[in-house]
Amino acid sequence: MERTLVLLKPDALQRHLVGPILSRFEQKGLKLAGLKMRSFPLETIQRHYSDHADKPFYGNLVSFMTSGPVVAMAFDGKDAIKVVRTLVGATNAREAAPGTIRGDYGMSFSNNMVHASDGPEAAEKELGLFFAEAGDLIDWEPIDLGWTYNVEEELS
Ligand code: 3AN
Repeated sequence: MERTLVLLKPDALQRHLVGPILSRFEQKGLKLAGLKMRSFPLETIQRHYSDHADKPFYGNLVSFMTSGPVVAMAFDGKDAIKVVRTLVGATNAREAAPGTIRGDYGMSFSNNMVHASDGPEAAEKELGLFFAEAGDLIDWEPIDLGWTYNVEEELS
C-alpha cells in the first residue's frame, strides 16, 4: 500500500467543491488516512513548493495558496500516488480530460483546485509537512478492503 498527499486549494473551498472532490477519491476506493483544514503558514507552503522557487509563477502560487484555507488529505491504496494523479488530471484544467477532477470542475492553469504528490519522495516530504503532528495520520482497516481488492492477488 502507498500513501499520498492531496491538497484542496483555496479555490476549491471558495467554490464549494470540497465534498464533490473528496467523493471522487473515496468512491474510487482510496482510503482516507488523514484530513485537516487549515490556513497553513507561509513557511509550510514555501517548503511545499520549494522545487518551484525559481519559476516565474512561484510568487503567485505561494500567495494563492495562502489566500485562504486549504484542506490537506492523505490517501492510502495500491499505487495510490499514480491513481490519485490520474484522477486529478492535467495541470491546465482547460486541457484536462473530461472525467478527471480538473477536467470536470476547472477552467484555470493556476486555480486548478487540487495538488497531488507526484512521486514517492514528494509524498514522503509533503505528508511530513502537512501531517507533522502525532495522531494526524490514522491506520485503520475499512471493512470492504477484501472487496475493493482481490484478496489472493492483491492483499496477500
Ligand atoms: P501539478 O500540480 O499538476 O503537479 P506542478 O507541480 O508542475 O503541477 O505545478 C505546481 C502548481 O504550480 C500547479 N498545480 C499550478 O497551480 C502551478 N503552475 C504550474 N505551472 C504553472 C504555469 N506555467 N503558470 C501558472 N501556474 C503554474
